[in-house]
Amino acid sequence: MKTIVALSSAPLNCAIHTIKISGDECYKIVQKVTKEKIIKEPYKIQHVAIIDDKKQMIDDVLLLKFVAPNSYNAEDIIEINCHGGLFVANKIIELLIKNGATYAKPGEFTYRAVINGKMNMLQANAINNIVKSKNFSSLKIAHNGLNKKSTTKIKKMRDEIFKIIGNIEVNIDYPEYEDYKDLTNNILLKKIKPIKDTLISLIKFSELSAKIMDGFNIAIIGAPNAGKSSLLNKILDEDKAIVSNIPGTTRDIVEGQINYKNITFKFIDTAGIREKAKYFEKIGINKAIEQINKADLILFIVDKTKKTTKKEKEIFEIVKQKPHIIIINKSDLKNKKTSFNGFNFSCKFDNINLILNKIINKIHVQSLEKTDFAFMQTSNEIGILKKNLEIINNLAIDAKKKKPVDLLVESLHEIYNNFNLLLGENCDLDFLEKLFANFCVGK
Ligand SMILES: Nc1nc2c(ncn2[C@@H]2O[C@H](COP(=O)(O)OP(=O)(O)OP(=O)(O)O)[C@@H](O)[C@H]2O)c(=O)[nH]1
Ligand SMILES: [Mg+2]
Repeated sequence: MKTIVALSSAPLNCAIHTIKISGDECYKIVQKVTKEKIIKEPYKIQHVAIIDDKKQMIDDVLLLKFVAPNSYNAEDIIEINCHGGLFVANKIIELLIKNGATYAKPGEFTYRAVINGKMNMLQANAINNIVKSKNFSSLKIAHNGLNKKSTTKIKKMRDEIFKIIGNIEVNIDYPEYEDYKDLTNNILLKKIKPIKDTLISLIKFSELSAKIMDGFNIAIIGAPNAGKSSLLNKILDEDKAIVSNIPGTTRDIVEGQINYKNITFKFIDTAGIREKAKYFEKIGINKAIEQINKADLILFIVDKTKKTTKKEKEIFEIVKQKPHIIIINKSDLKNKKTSFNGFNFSCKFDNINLILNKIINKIHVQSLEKTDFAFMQTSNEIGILKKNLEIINNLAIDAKKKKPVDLLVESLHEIYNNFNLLLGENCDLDFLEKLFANFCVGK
């Protein structure tokens, strides 16, 4: 495999840059750009001068050395700490490439860690999420991914599927082999039930943790003049959206992000929804309805002093299909005319934390923060879990219909391969050989 190099720090002018070079030739290549003798020794720091082919001094640097297999990805690695000018860092990288290194693709150092068996895909994704963490909760979740809990859960399900396949294939190929009883539809159903349950809970917690990683989208929806923009401004603690007593002030989407109790929330203020709207306002209303579909949670804002309109009721029919909180705004005013009931609030006088805490309770994140659940961290992984749940559900339907189990093996293989995909393990090569070894049939 080629020796790769990349800038590991951000491409800016800063105090210090870190350049990473990894692969068999790494010590040889670094030797070519300095006069000092590069000693191959693990976890040691060496101070050298980087010099180009015209003997021009580029920079005075520190090398942090790792020796295979005791490094991040089991290859020889040198981290070069140079001065933080981007020009300097780029010059050193150019020089290393001239002397045999290749510029790394995104994630290539970690990719090598996976194929060299230093970590599996789940752990690699967790590392990626540590880098991308926006708040303490998402960092905690990402660290959780590094422990073996998720890996153990996936491996356990995969091995169970493996045993089921083995049993069925032995029944087909070696009917005389009595150690393996026929795996009937009923036994199959019993065996896949715990896998299905594990998948359901994994998907649930994975979706919640993915939200904590990415942030929750909260749409503020309601009739014109209800106080949506006032609420957004109060949440953000700035005058972001225009507030006025003229209905139809907000025409477009206004967004703002906050971190509250270590969770990232993106709030989206929208145009007030009403029947009689023209041109731009109409476009704004369509955008608001779009946001209802996209949001993780909806704050449905109602003006306490206004009679409920047909349109408000109509919109609430859509809103109520999603997680939502009804906020009866302007509760500082006396006359209640709205027919909605909900959380009484005044944008003018109440503390915004009342609303933020209500949101936190609604999304049940506390449970996830406190416990070290197993869960997947990326939408790709969650997609694979969902795919496996779908196949298992169909399998259960077929088994109940008494479809012969040998016709169900293909679906079981698909589930098995998907679990391997999650772990980044290739299953095709020695699959059959492993299967027979496991069952000791050749004896
Ligand atoms: N008394 C009182 N007035 C409020 C409260 N919240 C908002 N208002 C007033 O209600 C009017 C409308 O507020 P906005 O925040 O612009 O309402 P909106 O829902 O964004 O309206 P559109 O953008 O037109 O859809 C403004 O005059 C606000 O000052 C409240 O809690 N109490
Ligand atoms: Mg507004």
